[in-house]
Amino acid sequence: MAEQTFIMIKPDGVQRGLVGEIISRFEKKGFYLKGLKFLNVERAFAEKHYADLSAKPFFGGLVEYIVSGPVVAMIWEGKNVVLTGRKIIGATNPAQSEPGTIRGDFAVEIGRNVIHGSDSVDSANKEIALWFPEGPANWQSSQHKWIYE
Ligand code: RTP
Repeated sequence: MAEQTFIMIKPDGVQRGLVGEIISRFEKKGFYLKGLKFLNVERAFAEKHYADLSAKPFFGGLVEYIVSGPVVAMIWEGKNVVLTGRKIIGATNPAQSEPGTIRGDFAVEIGRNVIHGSDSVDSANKEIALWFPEGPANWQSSQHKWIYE
């Protein structure tokens, strides 16, 4: 039950006023907010976050995009939150994202796809350690037993 994922609302999601809508979708699903930061990231930090993609032709543009304005960095917790979070977000390329997903509802282009979500438990743990070295907040919702058996 303690699975956690790292979710980031990218600069376009912030500038377009989608922060509340996105947080609301994760809350209403039944996941718990365990970390929340609104920050501008340095270029070196963005390069570290996306280090696995450093050989891709779009890497430079991706880093420019992530440093172009503040982002919302979050830890979300709950059963299967990594995989389910990816489903809530939708396919990487919004042209393929289903309606009802965040990218399906709010994005058009792959290079402006509003949100990031960890793609595995392993990368979630690495990304949480990078963005939240101090660790998650410690709280338990009183609604817990109404969502989780
Ligand atoms: P994310 O990490 O942001 O959740 O995205 P993802 O796993 O679904 O996709 P990934 O392949 O890891 O790509 C990371 C981000 O790079 C941008 N991208 N641009 N212009 C392009 O062809 C292209 N391809 C990928 C997207 O912003 C993507 O989310």
